Amino acid sequence: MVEREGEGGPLIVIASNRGPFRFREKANGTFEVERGSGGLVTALGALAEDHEVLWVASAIGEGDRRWAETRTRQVEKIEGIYLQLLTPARPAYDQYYNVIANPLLWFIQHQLWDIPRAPSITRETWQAWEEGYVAVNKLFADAIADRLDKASRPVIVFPQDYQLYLLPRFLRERLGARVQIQPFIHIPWPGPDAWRILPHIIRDDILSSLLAADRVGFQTKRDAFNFVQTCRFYLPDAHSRGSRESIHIGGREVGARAYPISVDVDKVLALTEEPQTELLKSQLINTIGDHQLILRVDRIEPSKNILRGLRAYQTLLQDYPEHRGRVVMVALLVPSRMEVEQYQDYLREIMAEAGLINAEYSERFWEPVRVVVGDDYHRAIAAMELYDVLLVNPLADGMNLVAKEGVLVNQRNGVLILSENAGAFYELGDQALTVSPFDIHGTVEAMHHALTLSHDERRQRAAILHDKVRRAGVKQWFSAQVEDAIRALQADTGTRADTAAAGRG
Ligand code: ADQ
Repeated sequence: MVEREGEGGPLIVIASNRGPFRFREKANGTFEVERGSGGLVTALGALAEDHEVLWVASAIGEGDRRWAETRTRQVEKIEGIYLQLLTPARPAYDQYYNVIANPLLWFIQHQLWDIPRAPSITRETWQAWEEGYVAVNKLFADAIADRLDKASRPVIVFPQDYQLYLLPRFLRERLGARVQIQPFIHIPWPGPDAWRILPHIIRDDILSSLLAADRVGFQTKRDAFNFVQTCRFYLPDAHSRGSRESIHIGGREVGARAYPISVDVDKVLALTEEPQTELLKSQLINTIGDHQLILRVDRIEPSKNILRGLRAYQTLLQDYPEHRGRVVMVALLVPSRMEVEQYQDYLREIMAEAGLINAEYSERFWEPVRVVVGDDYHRAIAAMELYDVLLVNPLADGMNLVAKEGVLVNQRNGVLILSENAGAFYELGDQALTVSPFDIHGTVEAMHHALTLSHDERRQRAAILHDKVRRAGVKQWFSAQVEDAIRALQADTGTRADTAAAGRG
């Protein structure tokens, strides 16, 4: 890696809060390694096959911390990836993660506030900003810069997501212009108004740090454009000069590009063949019987809009009684951020809503809705193979990989109902039935339409969606970013060579 500098292409550094592996210490002091789940890890898992990668992440659980503490060298190669885990002090990590990143930034970017009540920026928030968010971002920057200080080969750093907004600035301060820095933001970037909630010092720190990067990656053009608008609006020195995808500041041009993320196509398809998936699939077939299946697969997360989805289903049963006894809704839900009170409340409300629907409409041999709580990716894929309707109705979502996984593996010409506020809308909206996530009536109509669509139309739509996702998987997503960074590196080297030649001449 850094030791083999000078060889091959550029060194690629990924920085993310959550790393690609989880560690569990066994009784004999060795470690069990488990490949993590979740959008980001799934998305980046494929990349080490083609590139030399150093991945710097936080140690999350106790096993991770023990693993990091017991390394004699800080970096170790696992499944082709050089991994370094950082161990921020627990209080700092807590402030960075549980006070600033989630909920504050997550809530602002998904616009989830109940404004008269929340958020309140208190002294504790400011303290969490300084001692948590700033400190942990600095820790990441120092760890990366220490490792790259002496590297002469080209380096591209890809900071991931809203936990690491300050990394570009700190890295630039330590490493100067010789590294390409290209953050990718997985969640929506709302327009200028949403950012009013942050005190200007915090907001300007975030924006100017991102503008220390060479280009910033977003899920959609809409997010990129919103970023350009936000920078222009709040930073007096930032100008777009009529462009929707770049900002000029301090004599530099910073790109704002859309790189829509996708799934690891081969891996997801291979998963459908695994015996475990086949077994779960046959169990699900028994449960569903000959009912039509409306499926949703989500983290238990207010932005996923699970409650309105249930209310729409209840209204469907009420307004279109012909579906009673003929349809079932299955909600596969993974617990997420359960230490946060609002998330616990959200789960309670979901269970209560589902209970009410079953209480009102159940018949002797028919239960209208089943909520299955737990993290089982094989089961999620098995269920996606079987849906007649996949409901993806988030209030806001960077992309939503479930929509892509669903249309890739489904075997029943299922119909996708898709929120116009999911990033996936821009790629899949044409062949989906699209809804406003707030519009329960519209969602009911979309469900009824999906359940009654002709076989031919279902087949046509499903085939086009399947092909779209099949052709643009996660490898393309990542290589597009790497190619842009390499092109910029080459242009830089060219400029430096020209300048040197001009100097000699
Ligand atoms: P998430 O908000 O986690 O990701 P999503 O893109 O849908 O949302 O990815 C979730 C992943 O977890 C999918 O692979 C899905 O199959 C899996 N999953 C969800 N529920 C599950 C269940 N009940 N059981 C098993 N597996 C389940 C964030 C952003 C998204 C963005 C991704 C990637 O919020 O907008 O698409 O990162 O950038």
